[in-house]
Amino acid sequence: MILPILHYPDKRLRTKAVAVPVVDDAIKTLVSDMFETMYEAPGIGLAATQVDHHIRLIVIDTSEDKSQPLCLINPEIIEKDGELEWDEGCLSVPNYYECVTRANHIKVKALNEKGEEFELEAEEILGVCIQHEIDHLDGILFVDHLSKLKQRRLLEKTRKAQK
Ligand code: GNR
Ligand code: NI
Repeated sequence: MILPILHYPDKRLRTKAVAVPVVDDAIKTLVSDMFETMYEAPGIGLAATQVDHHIRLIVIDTSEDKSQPLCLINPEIIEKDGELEWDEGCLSVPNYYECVTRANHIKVKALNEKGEEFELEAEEILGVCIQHEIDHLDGILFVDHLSKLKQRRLLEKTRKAQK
């Protein structure tokens, strides 16, 4: 099932998500719906926050042929180093792209869709995407990392587009 995606400046995107206590059938259904929604959008990642479910769950696939689905439940960054700049976009901020500085290399710990713990090292687009998605779970959008001037211009542009 395709789920509706919340759009900036919707206040619900500011909700801090809570940990998933158990990976049950309801969570598995949500994971499946989130993959379908992400692929259909299309996007390379989606956080539960964006579909108005305020639990710590993200799905990602940075491959070109939808061949590397990745589900991270209760993800935690346990190591990060270096810096890189990446031109980011967001399904919750349509038609807007800006460069954001992130950690260059991260190590994350999470549960998969079967509830098993795993660790993953990531850099470049995958590392950027994981950091972008974990931000969503904390109510943070990539635009929060931009200058106040850019944020004001974006709000103005968003208001005009909604008229
Ligand atoms: O589809 C997406 N592309 C993207 C490009 C650069 C940096 C981050 C992203 S994530 C985004 C999908 C999305 O909004 N996930 O929350
Ligand atoms: Ni996003």
